[in-house]
Amino acid sequence: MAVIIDGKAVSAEVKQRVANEVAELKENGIECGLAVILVGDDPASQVYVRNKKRACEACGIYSAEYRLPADTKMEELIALIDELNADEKISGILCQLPLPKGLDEEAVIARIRPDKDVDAFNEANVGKIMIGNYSFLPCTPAGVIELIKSTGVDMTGKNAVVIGRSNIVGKPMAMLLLHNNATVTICHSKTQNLKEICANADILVAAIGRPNFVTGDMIKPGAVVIDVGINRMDDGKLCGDVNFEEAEKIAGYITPVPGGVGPMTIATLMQNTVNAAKLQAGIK
Ligand code: L34
Repeated sequence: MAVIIDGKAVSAEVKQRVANEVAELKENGIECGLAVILVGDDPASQVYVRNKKRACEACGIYSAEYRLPADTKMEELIALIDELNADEKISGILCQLPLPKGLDEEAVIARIRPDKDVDAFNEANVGKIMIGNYSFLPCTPAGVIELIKSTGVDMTGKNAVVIGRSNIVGKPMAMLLLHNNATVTICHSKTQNLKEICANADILVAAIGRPNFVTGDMIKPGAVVIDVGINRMDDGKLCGDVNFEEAEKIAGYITPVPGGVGPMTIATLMQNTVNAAKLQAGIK
């Protein structure tokens, strides 16, 4: 049976480190602040935004929440971002995705000042990640790396397979695994021989968005299996992209859903907010 990777415990450690750093900065007159914008009333987004606010409170980071109606106009959203870009109390700005139909996500992301872009979604920050010299880690992929490190399994030279090629998870995930010396394969909906490729992975990261997509026969015995998926089922329960019951019999390590990657996304966001405050204060 696989060892279950405790995302809550690892995220608590990260948040404790962040809280210490926040306190230290405060002594030097530097305050950290995060602005979170939520447009519309997507129930999942509401949960995630609430968890982000709680994490800010736990870390001593000032948090400002902006809830806008689903019919918000692009100009209004841009005006709010411009205001936050100029606000000295705000170190980091995050606009929760997905946005309601009719709003241009790319334009919104591009409008956030790069040194306040704590998601690391805008072009300048994506480019820096590619090069390997960055101020902000992409939140979910960086959280996954921390979880892999927590197992003690060395990534160097290992076969790492990422399923999914989104700009938010799959692509930056592959890049961070590469920075950690893994041999990386990115799979997606057009991939041939997906099962065989996955079954050869020492490290398997599932970010597809389909419940129970990864079955037991796709897992190499002893592999590290990281489940990024959070699918809401009709009964209200959360379900990952990995069939947990099958996978835990074969994998060496596995993350649960919930309590795996989700809390780590938030912990990295806290770290990025501190990094942003330092960047703006000219410390780093
Ligand atoms: N701009 N949009 C922006 N930045 C992000 O980093 C995100 N993401 C993803 C969705 N949209 C975003 C998040 O915040 C996913 N995500 C996220 C954040 C927190 C959690 C899950 C996803 C989380 O707290 N998960 C809990 C369970 C929460 C529940 O009960 O639904 C967990 O234990 O996995």
